[in-house]
Amino acid sequence: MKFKQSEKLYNKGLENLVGAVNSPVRAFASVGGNPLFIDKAKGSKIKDVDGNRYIDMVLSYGPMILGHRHKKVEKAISKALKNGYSFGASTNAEIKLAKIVCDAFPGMDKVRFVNSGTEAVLSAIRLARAHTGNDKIIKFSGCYHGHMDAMLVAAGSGLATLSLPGSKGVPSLAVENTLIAEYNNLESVKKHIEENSDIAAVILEPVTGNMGVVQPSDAFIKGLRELTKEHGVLLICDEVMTGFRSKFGGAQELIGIEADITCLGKVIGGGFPVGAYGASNEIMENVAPLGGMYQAGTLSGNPIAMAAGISTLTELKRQNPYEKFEKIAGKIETILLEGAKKYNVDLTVNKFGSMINPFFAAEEVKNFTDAQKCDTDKFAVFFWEMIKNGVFLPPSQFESWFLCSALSDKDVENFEKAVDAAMKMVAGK
Ligand code: KE4
Repeated sequence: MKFKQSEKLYNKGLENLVGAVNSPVRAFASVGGNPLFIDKAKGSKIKDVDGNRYIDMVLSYGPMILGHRHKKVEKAISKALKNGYSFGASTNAEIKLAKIVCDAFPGMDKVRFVNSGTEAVLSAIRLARAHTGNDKIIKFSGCYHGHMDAMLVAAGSGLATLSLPGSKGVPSLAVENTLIAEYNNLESVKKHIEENSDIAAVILEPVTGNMGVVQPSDAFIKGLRELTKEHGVLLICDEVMTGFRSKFGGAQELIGIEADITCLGKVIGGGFPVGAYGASNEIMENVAPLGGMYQAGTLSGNPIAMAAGISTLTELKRQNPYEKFEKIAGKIETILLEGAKKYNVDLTVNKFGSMINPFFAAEEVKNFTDAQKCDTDKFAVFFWEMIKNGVFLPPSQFESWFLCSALSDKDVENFEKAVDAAMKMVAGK
């Protein structure tokens, strides 16, 4: 495989783009080497600027759940384009997507569309503070909720990969109301609630994707919901990544809880910039223009993005691919574990719906401390060998892989061959 054109664009990109990327994880910092530049994609495949073709398990970090350029999404976008791109006024498309989203989440009466997951989270946190009159927020180490100041205290995902605890430029005042607890450790939450009377909310990824995939234990998640209810603390489920990935709706339903506020993104925009936050009427009526909590956006509810979201979710509901996702994730888990065993590589695999990833560690990964014990050097060797064998993975041990409904049996066969070559390389054979 040659990467000459990617290298050329990388060096050209360094001139006017920071690190030649518009999001840090794309810089391949934790796997070494230069980032790939992508030319085009279709279905389950993606092609880089050197013409190398890959099975895509990044899928834009989640949005492309139907695979790339689904014909029904493409038709809907083309139709919307003929009516205009953006009006700064309401359209019927926003009402349509709002209904699809609210109908998929019990307890969600109203939703507000924004332009990214970060914007959804920052708005949800402001909303929780407005509704409760309290300021403190509890988050979990290893969970990533976008790059708002108050959430960059011990984030997973990019920051974990770059091993930057918090971030430069975030003033200490901005994080003084953020408390950190440990995922799957209810006591760590109880402690904060006992010591602080002014907590507005707890925010979590109901199943994490940003320290890799980690599921909550039943005792933890049910206990968390009871504890927060008991103390009048709102529960914010950040489903930006998990939304519509394991069922047509939220992971919260599958793990048996109902959030007070839900954040969404990624899949609901079908590849276009859409985020959202939603809750009951009682909570959402705090939001301007009905209430005193201000939040706004020039391109919120953009008609092209709404068309992409409506057609993506409509097709997703028609396909109902969740059983297929479970089967493929099961096959991928077996392929990874058998490949690791064959070459005597320490590996554990976590999966949930259409989210899955291996950890180069011998022990189970149940929280961020466990995840940090992974051998990221081995991951880097694995990553590049998978690239050379035609599989495009997120360039970080701390990222979930994603499945799309366009994945074929042939793709899974080719994935298996790639894993054998990659595990052999990791084992230094
Ligand atoms: P965006 O602002 O990137 O749309 O969403 C932020 C966000 C919020 N909440 C969760 C649970 C998320 O996973 C994300 C963003 N996810 C990362 C992947 N780990 C996006 C990829 C990137 O940062 O380039």
